[in-house]
Amino acid sequence: SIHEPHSFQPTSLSVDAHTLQNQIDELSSFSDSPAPSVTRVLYTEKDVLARRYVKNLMELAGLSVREDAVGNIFGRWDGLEPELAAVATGSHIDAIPYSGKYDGVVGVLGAIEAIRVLKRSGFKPRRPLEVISFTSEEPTRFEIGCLGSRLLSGSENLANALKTTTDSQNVSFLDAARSAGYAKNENDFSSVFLKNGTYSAFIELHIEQGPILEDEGISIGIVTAIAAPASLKVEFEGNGGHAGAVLMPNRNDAGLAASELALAVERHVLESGSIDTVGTVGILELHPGAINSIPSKSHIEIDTRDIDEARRNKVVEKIHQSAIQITKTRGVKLSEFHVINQDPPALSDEAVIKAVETATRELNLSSKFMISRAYHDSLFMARLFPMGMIFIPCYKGYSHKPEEFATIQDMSNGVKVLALTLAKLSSQ
Ligand code: HGY
Ligand code: MN
Ligand code: MN
Ligand code: MN
Repeated sequence: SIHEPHSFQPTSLSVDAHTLQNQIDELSSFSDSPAPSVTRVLYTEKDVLARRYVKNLMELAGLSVREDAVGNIFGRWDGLEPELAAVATGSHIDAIPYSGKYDGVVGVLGAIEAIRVLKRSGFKPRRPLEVISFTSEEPTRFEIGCLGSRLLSGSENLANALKTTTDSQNVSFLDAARSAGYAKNENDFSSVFLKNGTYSAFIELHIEQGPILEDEGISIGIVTAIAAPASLKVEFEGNGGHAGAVLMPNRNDAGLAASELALAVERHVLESGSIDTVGTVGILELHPGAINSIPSKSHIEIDTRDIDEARRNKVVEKIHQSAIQITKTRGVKLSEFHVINQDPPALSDEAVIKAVETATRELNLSSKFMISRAYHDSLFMARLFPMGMIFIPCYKGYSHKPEEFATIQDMSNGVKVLALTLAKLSSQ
């Protein structure tokens, strides 16, 4: 039975949305790129300032704060029965280069506000509630997405890889983590793994990063599944040489090999037969990068996703075949074909979906079931715990760019649905 105190009227929940907006604006000032863009990369000085800001807000909300070896930040509100498994919520505060100020942030600052909403309403949770700010959801610095949540979900090979991995400036993960005050006496990251049953449910509030809710005038998205992401790193090598002196028949241009592979990615995705298959070449670097020098090396990174894992894996396989084919037709060397990650999709938990749906109804908010084409920390939390996600509309679906925007009203709706869902899940 849900023994919420009698005074608990869903429609009485009041969100301090202006304070939330101010916090979002303040947090966005910790950035390595000029406003309105945000760039906040793992363990940089701006990331450390943002972490300090979030920890302070957690403490001001009466949460007890702790961090693990890689800097996942946990803010805990002990319930009436503190030994019970907590209900957790959270998202990320890192931001890819030149992106916006809402991706991830709404699910961290909004979650802290949801706790304050519940406290202001006099609600007392039976189960503890925890707000999590996950370390490095974005793949920016160490090339792997969801580093913090992937580790929390028990990824052995990530725990091992982190001992030796370095970033593009050859700074090791260990040194970077230590410069930010983490991984002190660690280099065994299995200490980060969460035990089964740590949480009774995990729920994430996030902007949709797509146009559907805004187009259809719907207030809340109830996520039923998260698409399966895969990322690849490919390098070609050729002889390079003088752009004027080497005649075309004598060339094995690594840059053209990469360009041909990029177009092959698009072709293999489009021939998958489904609109749900996507592929992107977001990084394409040529060496030496001089106008009059034939590229002797090319480095390309590929992101391909689908809600159907087998269909997505077929695209990865075809990309590999094309890379090999290109070495034959262009006489270049395939010096690297590395699958960085090839993750399965995640399904939301029925009971959590139900709790969100009931909350939207009690708050008289329109809602729609939908899949998430972007990945989130929820993709990994779903490996251990019943998961759910709450989407709010964002301007034209824009994300990963400075024009990213969510209205105060939509954020307030999202925080209310989160607060009510947390109340329900923590009373069960
Ligand atoms: O790429 C993604 O889906 C996420 O926003 N990092
Ligand atoms: Mn993102
Ligand atoms: Mn995000
Ligand atoms: Mn994401």
